[in-house]
Amino acid sequence: MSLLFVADIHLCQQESAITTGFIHFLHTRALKADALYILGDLFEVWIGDDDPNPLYQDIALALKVLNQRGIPCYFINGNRDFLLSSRYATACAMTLLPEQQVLQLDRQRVVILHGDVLCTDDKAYQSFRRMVHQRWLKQLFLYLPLSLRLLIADRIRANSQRANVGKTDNIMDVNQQAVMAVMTYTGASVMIHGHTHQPAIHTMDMDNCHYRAVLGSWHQQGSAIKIDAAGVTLVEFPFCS
Ligand code: LP5
Ligand code: MN
Repeated sequence: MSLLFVADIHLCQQESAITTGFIHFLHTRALKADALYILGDLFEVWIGDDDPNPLYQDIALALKVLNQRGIPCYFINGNRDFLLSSRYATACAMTLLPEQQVLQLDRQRVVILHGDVLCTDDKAYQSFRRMVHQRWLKQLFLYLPLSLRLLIADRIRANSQRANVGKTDNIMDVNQQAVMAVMTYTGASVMIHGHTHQPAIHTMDMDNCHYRAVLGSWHQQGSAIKIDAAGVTLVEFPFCS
């Protein structure tokens, strides 16, 4: 059994090397896995499944190949693509998962999530998140013309970038109590998440058999976590290898 996990690819039209690298990954490493889990922020920003951006068609076609080869692909929304929904997931032949999912494997329980909900010290972000996750607001936003949605998304991104300059690394990292609460509640011995862009496999303080595996972003290279007979491994690789 070999499971692959990725997050924070941040695909966008301006970054063609990342797109090429990710499609190459789908055609090579992912085809050797038994399943692929995408844990959010596949896209730099997502303003609705009706966006005709050709990049999204290319990625859907590439992801669909996995399904055609019998490799299931699962997706958890990130904070950038929390509006990605069933229409696009169907086009990619990937299964949408809830924001937190437990996988019962032979030897361990693994909890997977994007990771933004663990950043509880970032109060401004958590209240922003509560606001934009309201169902009525999401629906209202999706009724707006694409050009206006794009404008609003740009404004939010600019605000977010400005706000992040004033935040310490500590505030933007996960809160240990929030991590422990999820692991205790789910009974998982391994947690896999992205969002913080700080790839590592941490051994939890409580003992030596609980791990938190953090995925890296795809800004300069590919990053994935693999679970197979060898255990839980963080793999980083050049875009076209
Ligand atoms: O994304 P990243 O890593 O840079 O920063 C995140 C947090 N920021 C966000 C915002 C996203 O970057 C942008 C999402 C765009 C979604 C498009 C659809 C919009 C639909 C809205 C309606 C349903 O997630 C950042 C965290 C950081 O991670 C680390 O965890 O700190 O959080 C913030 O920056 C939040 C700020 O602290 C407050 C945000 C102010 C937003 C103000 C809104 C202005 C609205 C203008 C409208 C015209
Ligand atoms: Mn994120």
